[in-house]
Amino acid sequence: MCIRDSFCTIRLEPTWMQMGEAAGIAAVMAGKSGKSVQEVDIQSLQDRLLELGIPLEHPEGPMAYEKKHGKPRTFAPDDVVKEFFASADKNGDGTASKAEWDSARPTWEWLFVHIDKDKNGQLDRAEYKAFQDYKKENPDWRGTLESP
Ligand SMILES: [Ca+2]
Ligand SMILES: [Ca+2]
Repeated sequence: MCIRDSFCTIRLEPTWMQMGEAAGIAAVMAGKSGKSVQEVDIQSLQDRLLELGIPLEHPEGPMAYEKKHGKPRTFAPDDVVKEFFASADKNGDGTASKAEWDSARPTWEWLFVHIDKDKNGQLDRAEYKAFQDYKKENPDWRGTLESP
């Protein structure tokens, strides 16, 4: 995830509300212990946040994966493509239609036409893989694609 993606996520209300709540809880823990906020026990803070129902990561994030599988997640180069189609291809035809894309990647509707190189209204694995390669080679891919 790049900095821009991080800021896109942080600007969402649930995220910054939970960040504020986490900061407040950390401040209370620091106050009660007489320590600085930087010295708050991170495990105790995380445990308290989880008790309150505040997620510490995406449900399919690295901590959840490690808890479920007992080992850290590693990515082979084609895993990103596999994972995308596993979640996005709802009708199982091996491609992602515009509707499937929009459902899997809300707020990224505009990007579909850039990935669908043959303009057939379906994303196939080669197109999605080519897009992943393009992103790796072009750190400013978003700015470049969004420009008219
Ligand atoms: Ca499909
Ligand atoms: Ca296509």
